[in-house]
Amino acid sequence: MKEELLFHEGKAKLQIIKGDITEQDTEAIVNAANKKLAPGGGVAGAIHRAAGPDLWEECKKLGGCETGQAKISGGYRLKARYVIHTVGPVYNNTPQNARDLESCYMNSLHLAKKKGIRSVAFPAISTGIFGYPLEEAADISLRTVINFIQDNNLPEIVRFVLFGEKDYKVFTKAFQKIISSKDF
Ligand code: AR6
Repeated sequence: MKEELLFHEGKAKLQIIKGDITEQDTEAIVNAANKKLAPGGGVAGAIHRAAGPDLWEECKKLGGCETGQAKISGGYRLKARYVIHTVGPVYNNTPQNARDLESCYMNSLHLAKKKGIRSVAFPAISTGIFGYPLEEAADISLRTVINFIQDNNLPEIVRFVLFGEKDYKVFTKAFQKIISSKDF
């Protein structure tokens, strides 16, 4: 059975699942990109492989992306119609890291809303090659999304897709802690 955790806020839903971001059927998926929006490793490599070479052709024309910002492209061979590319901070244990990570989620969600996108799936941005500690990243990422869906009508579904059992557990635990403390 698919593991999944749900949170409802009005019409909006936050889902946490274990899975592969490239297989999501949400209208948009988010790429943990680099500043050139080039294929690279990790999530970015997997998304570019699944979408096919046309994605990189479009990305070349988007003019890159700064840390914390977001750009949008088509999804090509993916199930998702759009890819939102956001560049997470390279972790160096400074307060700016948290602000940048929050901006990634905020700017991606604002872009989705502007495009009228109803559902979007996120990986755990910055927690792979960029080295952000998972517990800290989970807390920031979840709080940012919870706050956004309380104040906005779109997207209606925000899904976190965690790649492994350990990451899924860290996210669900962080989520339960935030909800039970009612501090969001
Ligand atoms: N589906 C869901 N999550 C995944 C998948 C997948 N298919 N593959 C990996 N993860 P990373 P970053 C998880 O390194 O830290 C790239 O080269 C992974 O376990 O992809 O933001 C870019 O070009 C981890 O928890 O992104 C950049 O240069 C999380 O996704 C740089 O890496 C993010 O891992 C970005 O680094």
